[in-house]
Amino acid sequence: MAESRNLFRRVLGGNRATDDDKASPEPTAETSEPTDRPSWFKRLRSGLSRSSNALSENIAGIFTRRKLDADALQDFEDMLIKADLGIDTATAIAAKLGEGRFDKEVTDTEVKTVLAEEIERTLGPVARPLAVDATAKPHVVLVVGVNGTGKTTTIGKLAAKFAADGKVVVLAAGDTFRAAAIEQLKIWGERTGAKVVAGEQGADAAGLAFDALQTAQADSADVLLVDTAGRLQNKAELMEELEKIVRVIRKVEPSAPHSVLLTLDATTGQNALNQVEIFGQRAGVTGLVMTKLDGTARGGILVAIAAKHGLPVHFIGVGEGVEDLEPFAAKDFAMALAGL
Ligand SMILES: Nc1nc2c(ncn2[C@@H]2O[C@H](COP(=O)(O)OP(=O)(O)OP(=O)(O)O)[C@@H](O)[C@H]2O)c(=O)[nH]1
Ligand SMILES: [Mg+2]
Repeated sequence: MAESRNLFRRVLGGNRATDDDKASPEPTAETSEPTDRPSWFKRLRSGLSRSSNALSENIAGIFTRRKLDADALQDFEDMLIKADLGIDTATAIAAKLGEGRFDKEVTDTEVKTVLAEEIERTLGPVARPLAVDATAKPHVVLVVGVNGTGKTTTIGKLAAKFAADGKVVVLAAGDTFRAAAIEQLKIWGERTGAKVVAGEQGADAAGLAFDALQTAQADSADVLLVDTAGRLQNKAELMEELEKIVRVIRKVEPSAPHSVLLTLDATTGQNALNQVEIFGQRAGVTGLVMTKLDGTARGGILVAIAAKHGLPVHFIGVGEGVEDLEPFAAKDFAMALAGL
């Protein structure tokens, strides 16, 4: 337990694990990490390997033994669009690669370096940590998104991070739709020591959120994480229910919810753009969490979302484990995606 608490503390620092490794003090029983645990950057790179391998193969196919010309650049741009990076970004990256390199041979590493730099340039402004207002008591985080995108798991992972940071956390089982969802959150509560406010299956989700916020206030909790049922963004009545949850939370505390996180499943590709738009309009999304980057060759979608919407990306998930959620760092992501 001491080891895992220590890991979470490190993780909460928001730095890349490889940087931390360098700075870590003499290992002691308290601070030593299991040596077989891959650092976060290694996990990120292995998680993104399907995306980066696809890009690498294509880059090799386009540029090997060929001088850089308009056709090669067009192929490169088309390939980036297919990799979900978005048309504007793809055009900008191809233009950048072309600068000063016409009629010359380029190495794969050169192409990947330009790719990583341009991706980082796009992602830099959106890589912003989730700031918890310590005076809010509690800082209310509402987690919304399409079915199965990772809301409940993300709440569990976040609860673990906050608890490791010494924060008092309350979880609201606001997905009253499925009994299994309530159970799933209770398990995360047991794992992380967070109190879980849950009602009966079929109870009113907004009412549950109301009760949970009052409980969290009475407990002087630092953070309240509110789970919600999965919903498709094109189902009007379900989106209205989400608006009602927000309204009811505001009745208890006008400044809440302080954060509205939208979880996006990286494997869905382009539909994620529409999810950001609609959930943004209806639920006042303040930040994004992209999950399942480990299961897809479509990790480039995060670049398109950053370019189009500019919403903060707080965390990314590269696995189901509690340690597989990390603050989003633009440079690490860009390098891992470009395969550098
Ligand atoms: N590989 C991988 N799996 C993930 C990640 N995040 C979540 N999952 C898995 O995705 C599945 C769905 O996650 P949930 O957290 O239940 O998703 P949800 O949004 O709460 O789903 P609903 O409540 O049904 O809308 C679970 O099996 C999770 O373990 C991730 O980053 N990588
Ligand atoms: Mg859920």
